[in-house]
Amino acid sequence: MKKQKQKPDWVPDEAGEAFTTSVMSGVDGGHDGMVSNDNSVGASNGTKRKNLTLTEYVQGICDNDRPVLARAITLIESNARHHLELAQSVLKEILGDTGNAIRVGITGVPGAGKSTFIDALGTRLCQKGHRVAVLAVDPSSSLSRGSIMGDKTRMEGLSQLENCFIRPSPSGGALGGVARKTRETMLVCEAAGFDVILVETVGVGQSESMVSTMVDFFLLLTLTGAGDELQNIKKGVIELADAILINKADGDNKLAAQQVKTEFNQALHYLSSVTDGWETSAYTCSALTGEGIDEIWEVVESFKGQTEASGVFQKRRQQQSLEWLNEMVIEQITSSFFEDPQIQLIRENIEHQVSEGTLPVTAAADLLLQKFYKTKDNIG
Ligand SMILES: Nc1nc2c(ncn2[C@@H]2O[C@H](COP(=O)(O)OP(=O)(O)OP(=O)(O)O)[C@@H](O)[C@H]2O)c(=O)[nH]1
Ligand SMILES: [Mg+2]
Repeated sequence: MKKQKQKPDWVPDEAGEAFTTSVMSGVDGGHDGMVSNDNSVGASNGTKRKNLTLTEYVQGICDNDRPVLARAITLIESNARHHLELAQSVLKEILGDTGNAIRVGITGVPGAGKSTFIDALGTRLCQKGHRVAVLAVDPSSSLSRGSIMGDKTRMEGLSQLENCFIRPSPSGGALGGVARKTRETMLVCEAAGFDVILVETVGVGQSESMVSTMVDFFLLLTLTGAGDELQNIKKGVIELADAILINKADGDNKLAAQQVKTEFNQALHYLSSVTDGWETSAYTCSALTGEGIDEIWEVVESFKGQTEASGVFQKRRQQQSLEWLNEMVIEQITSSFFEDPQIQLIRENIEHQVSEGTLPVTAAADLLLQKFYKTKDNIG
């Protein structure tokens, strides 16, 4: 779909109601969708909004109309079946306009300075004319909204800028659901013209490895002054990183940060890089003073240039799409299996036999699957 005349961000949507989140500040509150029974995704104040048609969604996204963009993301985040279908139609329409951003994942332990770093980096990029979308993946956010609120306040500079859009983590559901929602949100942001996507993820559970499968460049933020840094980093995360950035290299910490950088570079020497033809290295920066921020972006740009020239960049994206496809198929088969009424009828009994040790696990799985296929055959 061709982009048409740009509509200013402050123009309310066609229903005429005030947008429920701070459009001017560029921070999208997210989860503004009180999901109603019809096709509309409602406002948080309980008032019913005018439904948007497929064309209105697509046009609004391509115009970078922020209220429509926010509503499209809320639609994507909805678990209701009819929202899912409409969201998929929207995605199908905009697909030709996606893929043009550089997607960067940023991980690190709580307090490493991820949000402060994104604020500093994003602000610089916006000043250079980039359009920056910040997404968050935080598996803990469904339990407590604390970190989301924290992120908002810690990205105060960035959130004031017109070229930026900040969206908190989708709440609730399994990590697989969060992954789908984040990936699709990323596509919507790209179609809206954002050319840099920064995904912040707190190093909890499987969230880091999940984010690493949806970005072009994966950045690990770490700290100094906390004892043995190398030992403190969760096993396996270093192997996912395209760069390691030792943050808070300021004041009394500066020297220690340089030393940690040397240690990391020595250790990295013995590890194979996650990206073909690219050597993962360690760098220092201070998100507070801004020192080292431009340099790390130069690293990202040089990574992009190098991997695009070698074809590794495109190959990674293709692989990511195929892995995503497989994940989706597995997820849908799994849920259709466990939600099948026939399976639910016999499952408890079979589980009982397995736990009592009277039926071997493989035979039990076979019984369940045979029942499932038979049900599907009857439906088909
Ligand atoms: N001295 C110094 N402090 C920093 C720097 N970057 C962040 N901080 C401080 O470290 C604290 C945590 O920063 P955040 O940016 O919220 O860290 P985070 O990694 O996003 O934390 P979570 O979102 O909770 O996982 C804040 O008090 C920041 O002001 C830095 O470069 N230097
Ligand atoms: Mg944060």
